[in-house]
Amino acid sequence: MVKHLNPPPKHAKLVAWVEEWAALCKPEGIYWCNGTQSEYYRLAEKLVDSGIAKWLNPEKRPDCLWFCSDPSDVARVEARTYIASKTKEEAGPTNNWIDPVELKKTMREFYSGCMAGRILYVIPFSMGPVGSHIAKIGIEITDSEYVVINMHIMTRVGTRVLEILGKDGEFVPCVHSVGKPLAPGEKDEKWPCAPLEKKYIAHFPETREIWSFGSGYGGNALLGKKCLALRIASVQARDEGWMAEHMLILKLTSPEGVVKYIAAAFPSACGKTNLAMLIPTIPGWRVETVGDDIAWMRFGKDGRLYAINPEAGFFGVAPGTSMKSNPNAMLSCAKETIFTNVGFTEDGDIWWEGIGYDAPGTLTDWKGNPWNAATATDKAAHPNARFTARAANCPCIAPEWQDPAGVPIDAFLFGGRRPSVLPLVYESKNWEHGVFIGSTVGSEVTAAALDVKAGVRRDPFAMLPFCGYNMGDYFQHWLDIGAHAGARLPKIFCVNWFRKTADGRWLWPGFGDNSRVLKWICERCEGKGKAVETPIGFMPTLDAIDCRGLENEVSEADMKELLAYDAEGWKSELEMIKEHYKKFDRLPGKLAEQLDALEARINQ
Ligand code: OXD
Ligand code: MN
Repeated sequence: MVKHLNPPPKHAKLVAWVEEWAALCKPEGIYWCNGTQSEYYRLAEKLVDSGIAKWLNPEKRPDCLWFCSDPSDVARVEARTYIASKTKEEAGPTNNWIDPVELKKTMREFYSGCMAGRILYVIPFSMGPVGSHIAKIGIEITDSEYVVINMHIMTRVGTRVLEILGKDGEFVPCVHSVGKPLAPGEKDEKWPCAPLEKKYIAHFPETREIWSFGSGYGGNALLGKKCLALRIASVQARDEGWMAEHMLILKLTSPEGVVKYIAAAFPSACGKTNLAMLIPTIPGWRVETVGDDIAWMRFGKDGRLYAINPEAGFFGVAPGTSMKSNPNAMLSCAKETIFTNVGFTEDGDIWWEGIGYDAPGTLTDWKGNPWNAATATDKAAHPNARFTARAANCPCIAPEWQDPAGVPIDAFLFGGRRPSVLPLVYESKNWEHGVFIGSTVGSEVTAAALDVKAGVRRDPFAMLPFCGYNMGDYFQHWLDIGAHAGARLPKIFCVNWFRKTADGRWLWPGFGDNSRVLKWICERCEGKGKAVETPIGFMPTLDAIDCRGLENEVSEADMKELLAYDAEGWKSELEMIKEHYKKFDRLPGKLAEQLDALEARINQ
């Protein structure tokens, strides 16, 4: 039997489950994480001693660590991510599926002896404020110290969670291994992981289990995030009548002190973290952050949807983040941050492309090689390099971000990068129409990667890679939420910060100026805000968006273009939506009706 390195809790089922996995994975010992600072620093030191991590210069960035991953292990691997429900239909045509019995058999063979020479860490974590009725508890077992310290930042880890679990509380079991056993006397010389064909990120929705093997990076390994908080939680939410969404949550306060909470879904790489931490350019308005990636929402007694951010940190994309694009994110990672795959400067600081200043001389790039801006042919930071920063260190974190009751949501926003056709903003006619808008979310991609065709890539509700069941049923769940007895539903809007002129000039400055659009949204929620009804929904009148002070950047002609209903463009958009809808085998009739109604309005 594998020995416990510290006393296990009194939860017999949990201890038996851990011991069963230890018997299979054969680690040197089992360590129960307590979530303390001293645990964090002890594991950080272990990683530094082994040469996998470096402390940054404490005078520049106190308590910050720098990691380089293996070049093959740099992002989520969607092609190796599975929804192993009992039937393929349940997973739906947009998820990878393998029969759960077969997948467990394959993976068990990989797990056999996979932790040799390593410690099996047990991480008790809460997604959401500990004890909140909206929160859920997970237990991740992992053989990666990097995962433990990241989980310390991204979730609430430790003894408090075990106390809530008591002797028989429920938890989502999450199993993770980097898939690199060590031979006797062998030490990690670099980031451990398994080759691509051995990587599996598996979800078993009926039994609420997560099994991850072979990757140590981000969403593949920090199992509270995409795996639990979205893929498994989306199934729980469907079954229990709540919502688990890929949404930021922001608090908007007007000069008069009127507060609105907005949740917004955008496909990855559309600036969610920037919007969540925006600094308004209109005087007197304030944005504070509740969350930047995931929202869990339940109906309150008053019929409103109350949201919590299940996470406790930000796992943000570093390149492109600067004091100009997102000062609050930069300040969040001024201390106590883990940087992965960014450049490491000679004076012990970090650097990445788009950080807002030139690279200071020679540095070490994310592959661990010397790098000089003058001669480099490659980037210093990987485009998906990340910072793991504590939400508590964010200067604009909302005081209520840890409120166990959650915050009442006033508006949902959907959006993507759409250089043409979609206006700067419009409001849905009603809930069902809003669900239709969410189901058609798309973002422009360029043919930068060999396997990606240029054009609009549809990512309904920004949930395509993150929904743990059939997307058609997920759409139906949104419709059902709208039919909840006594519901006082948020209004639904579509936004597009990314409009360009035919010759490629940005029409809208974006960033802090997006507050001008938020102001209109806030006014609409108050029953004010000027709008005209068009075939696609309610659009602001030309003078409805507060553009004072923006005259030199956005001309009247630009504004006209941003707020125009493009009748011809919508005809081709409609055809693209029809094609998109063919992908789903369980499209709700109500959405087909919405499409027909839009077609009729457009062709009127
Ligand atoms: C993320 C993503 O990392 O959406 O948050 O890809
Ligand atoms: Mn995300």
